[in-house]
Amino acid sequence: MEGSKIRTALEEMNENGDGAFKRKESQFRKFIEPGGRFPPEAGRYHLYISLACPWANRCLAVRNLKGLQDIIGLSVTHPTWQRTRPDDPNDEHTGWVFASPDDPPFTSSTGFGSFPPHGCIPDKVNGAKSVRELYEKAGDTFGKYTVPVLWDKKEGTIVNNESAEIVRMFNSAFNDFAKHPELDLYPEPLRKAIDDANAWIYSTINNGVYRCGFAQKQGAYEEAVKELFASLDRCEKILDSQKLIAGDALTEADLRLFMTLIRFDHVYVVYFKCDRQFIHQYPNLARLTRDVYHTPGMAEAVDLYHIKTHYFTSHPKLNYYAIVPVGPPEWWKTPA
Ligand SMILES: N[C@@H](CCC(=O)N[C@@H](CS)C(=O)NCC(=O)O)C(=O)O
Repeated sequence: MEGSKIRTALEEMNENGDGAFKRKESQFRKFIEPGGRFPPEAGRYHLYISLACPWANRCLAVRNLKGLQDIIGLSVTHPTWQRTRPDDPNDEHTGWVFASPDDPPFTSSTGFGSFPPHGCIPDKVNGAKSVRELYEKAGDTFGKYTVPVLWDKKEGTIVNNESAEIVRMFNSAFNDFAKHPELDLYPEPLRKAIDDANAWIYSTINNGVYRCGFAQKQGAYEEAVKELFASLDRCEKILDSQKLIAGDALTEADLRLFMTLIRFDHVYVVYFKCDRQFIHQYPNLARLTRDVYHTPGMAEAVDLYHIKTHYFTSHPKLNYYAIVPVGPPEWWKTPA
């Protein structure tokens, strides 16, 4: 039965029953490269994102920082997950759907709240109503409908749905078209340092907050939270002697860390129970957050309405009434 494989990240648990969240690998992994099946071209590729999703958000950030807005199209989902097959009572999947900014507000999938589609950009390429439709169009057999999606308009398929790889492509494959080809977020001499930092920052911080929030047993949660704060302390220490994670120049390692830090005090502290300490209480991490936020092109990629609305309104199991907390001030808007 097709329906049996359909799932969201919330259901991806370790098979040994320890209650730990275990994220599955992305499945579309082709590259945009000169001379390949998907060569770099202006106007050929389209990026589907949610502004809430930290993985999709890093792709948008690199698109902005490199000045690729006129080269790679963009659609932005509504932040609140909806039933993706509302007409089929047997299909209860909820996920990302598209909306126009002039559509009426959505409620949560359980019927609570009122969440306007501010900042949404509908899908004019495929006319899809949901991200699920895009995957089905691309012949997906995996059953998990995640953003980001990098779409090829020419072949009518998904090129790649792994943000780490999309970030690399945006950084280097479109330099003939980019307004800022000189910006290199993955420079040759720093690659090893960046890869090393990405590895522990991904597992304990970027994905670490999800391991805290999606854990289904106390032990799994406590292990994730311990690793998370050990790594935040480690970052704080690194930043005692340098401005950014791989030195003094901005790299993808900073962008990847930033996407978690900017969500932390507003969402992860309360929603994912990462409540030992706020980011604004770490002087160096707070400075990094402010510095990256004030990099030209970045502020336009950050949307706290989408971020908060998504998390607090999309998982009825975690927040049934879809109440969005007021949260602390947006301290990172003040430059360091
Ligand atoms: N490995 C993927 C992960 C993407 C991902 O998990 N995205 C989440 C949003 S933050 C999603 O779309 N989830 C949909 C679902 O779980 O059904 C990447 O980094 O691109």
